[in-house]
Amino acid sequence: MLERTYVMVKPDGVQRNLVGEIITRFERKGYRIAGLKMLRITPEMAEKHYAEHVGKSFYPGLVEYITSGPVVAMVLEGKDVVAGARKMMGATNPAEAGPGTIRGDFGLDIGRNVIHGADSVASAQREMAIYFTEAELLQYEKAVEAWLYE
Ligand code: DAT
Ligand code: MG
Repeated sequence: MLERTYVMVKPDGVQRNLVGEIITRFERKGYRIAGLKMLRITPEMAEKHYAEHVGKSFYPGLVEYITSGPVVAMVLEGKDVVAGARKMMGATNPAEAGPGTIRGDFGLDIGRNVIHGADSVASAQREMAIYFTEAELLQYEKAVEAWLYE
């Protein structure tokens, strides 16, 4: 099914010069970038984004980390992109993420796991609304799509 998902290179990914590498992986897979921006997450945005984790032991460290520097936020589109992008990211803990995945290839610590990706269509919609207005999400087609989709 054609879906949209929310993906974000976290502050460690930006600091470690992984932005291009990560975007390239999604582009080469065949996903279309519908929206893209760099921003610094405020504590208020972090609380919205990670509402499900408020009160957990790792929550204060998570907010400190995610607000510690710029992130690169994007909306990707494509067939089954929500699950597909999560697969490309790998397990939450880089120590358990397989080789070939973004977290498996570039991370060591669960608290520095390089990338975020929405875990469901509903989460994707909720998260996209935190970071993008509808006008910032572009609708267009690429000629290569005839070679990506049967
Ligand atoms: P994911 O980012 O794979 O969706 P999540 O939603 O369970 O994982 O958690 C959000 C982030 O919080 C995760 O990317 C890293 C951090 N985190 C999760 N569980 C943690 C833990 N047990 N210890 C430290 N950080 C944790
Ligand atoms: Mg999550």
